[in-house]
Order: sequence, then C-alpha cells, then structure tokens
Amino acid sequence: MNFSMDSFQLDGKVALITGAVHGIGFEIAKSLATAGATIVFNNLTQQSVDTALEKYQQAGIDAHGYVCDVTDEAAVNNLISKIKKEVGSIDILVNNAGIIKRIPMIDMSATDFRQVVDVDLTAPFIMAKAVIPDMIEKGGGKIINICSMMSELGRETVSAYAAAKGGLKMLTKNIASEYGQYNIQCNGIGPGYIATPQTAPLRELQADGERHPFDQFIVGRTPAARWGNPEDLAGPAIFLASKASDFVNGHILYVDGGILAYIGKQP
Ligand code: NAP
Ligand code: GCO
Repeated sequence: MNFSMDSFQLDGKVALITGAVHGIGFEIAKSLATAGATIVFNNLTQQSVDTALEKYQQAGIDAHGYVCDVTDEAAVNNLISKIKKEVGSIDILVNNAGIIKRIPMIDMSATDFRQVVDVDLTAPFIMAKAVIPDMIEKGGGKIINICSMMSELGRETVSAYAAAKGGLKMLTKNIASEYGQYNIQCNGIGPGYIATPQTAPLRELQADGERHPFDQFIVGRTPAARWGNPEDLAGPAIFLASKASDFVNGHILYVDGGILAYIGKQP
C-alpha cells in the first residue's frame, strides 16, 4: 500500500481533549481541528468553558464544551454518554487536564499528594476506561496521555507530580499492551518545559528585572536554548492522533528541545 499524506487527516473523527481551555490542551485541540477533527473539551467551570468556546470560535473552530471534573468517575461516565448523544462517540482521547503542586516532599500533606495523583494519574485511567468500550465497538481508537519530562526525571518540590507522571507513562504502556489487539493505540506526549500558565511562576521576572533563575537554568539545559511553546506540540499530536501512527503503541514521544538527551553545558 502506498503511503499518502491523507494518513495525517482526521476528518470524521471526534476528539475529546480534557482541560483544553488554554495552554497545551487548547493548542493540541486547535491542531487536531486543523487536521479535520471535531473538537470536544471539558473543564472545571462553566465560565472557563464559555470563555474557551469564544476562543475556539475566534479560531474558526465550532467546538463542543462541557463542565466536568475528570477525577469524578460518575461525572465522566455521564460526560461520555452526553458527548456520544450530542456529538458522536469518541475516536481520539487526549488526557491533558493536569495540576502540579510545588512543595518540598516532607512538607507536603498526603491530601495534597493524593490530589495531584488523582488529577494527573487516576483521571486518565477513569477517562480511558470510559472511552475504550466504544473504541472497541468502532474497531479502534487513539489515546494520547500528556506525560512530562517528570515521567523520566525528578527535581525538588515536584514529588507528587513526578510520581503521577511516571505512573502515567506506565499506564500508557499498559493500555497499549491490553487494548492494542482492538486497534487502539495508546501513546504519550512528554513535553519539556513549555510556556503556559502552569509554568508561569518559573518564568516570572525578578524584582530587579532579571530573568527567573529557573528560566535561565532551563534555557541553559535545553539544546534548543529556549522554552517550548504549546504550538510545538501540534505536529506530534496530529501524528499520534492519526492513521500515520497506527503501528506506534505504548510510546512516549518527548517534545522537549533535546533536554532529556543533554547532560548540560560544561562549566
Ligand atoms: P494548565 O495551563 O494548568 O492547564 C491544565 C488544564 O487542566 C486547565 O485548564 C485546568 O483547569 C484543567 N484541569 C485541572 N484539573 C482538572 C480537573 N480535575 N478536571 C478538569 N480539568 C482540570 O497546564 P498546561 O501547562 O497547559 O499543561 C497541560 C498538561 O500538560 C498537564 O497535564 C501538564 O501536567 C502537562 N505538562 C505541562 C508542561 C509545561 O511545561 N507546561 C510540560 C509537561 C507536561 P483550570 O485552569 O480551570 O484550573
Ligand atoms: C516544574 C514544571 C515541570 C513542567 C513539565 C516538565 O515545576 O518542574 O512545572 O514539571 O510542568 O512537567 O516536563
């Protein structure tokens, strides 16, 4: 069979991107729309959903927005049923919704730790469990889990986040293993350091006008010598959501400017 660039097209596909009201999720949703997908997203509040719907409209995208907390299994099951009735069953799930709490581990409460794991790991499990039966019935589907560099590396103050994202890497591999036989591909995208609201505190200008020390650290550790932009994730997302990746399964695609490959500039 000759390869065709049509393999990257998503026309007729319904894509659900969780938490896609700004940042990485919003850009991934726009990229999937560019490839032809119908975009569905959720967030925690009606206000954030309504604001995002306007942003999608301004981008020429007729998106479908719903209020749903991805950690609430009953609410997620209702959401998937509602989407199936109102839009269609889901062909592509992007588990994007996520939180981080930057607290030294011995100062972190178990409640805080559990909340991060609940959103960043348990919720992708709940979401995938809710969409896989329909994917099996349809003859296949795509699940993309937004992992992290912290799926591979640790750093101070992000113990819960790294544990969750490390677990999400292995959940990705396990879904791939268990459901690959149904033509479901489950892969991860591991963004490096991306300029979004989540990392804004790490890039704030200091009182003296200097760049944040962490900002300087990351730029120095990244071969591309810059922070990533959410738009850098568009192409990888289209690839993993499309037929072009039908034989890619259980893979974490790091989109990190090379930081994971680099020991760091010699002094
Ligand atoms: P962000 O701007 O904070 O966006 C995360 C989104 O998830 C927000 O819209 C948030 O809603 C939503 N959300 C949080 N908890 C939720 C819940 N329980 N139910 C439904 N929605 C929920 O973060 P981002 O930087 O775009 O990151 C998106 C994903 O990429 C996350 O999984 C993050 O861990 C991952 N990631 C980010 C980077 C980076 O450098 N930025 C790098 C690697 C991986 P509200 O804003 O309304 O709270
Ligand atoms: C942090 C950052 C990172 C990024 C991302 C890196 O505090 O170290 O928030 O965790 O969000 O996950 O890939």
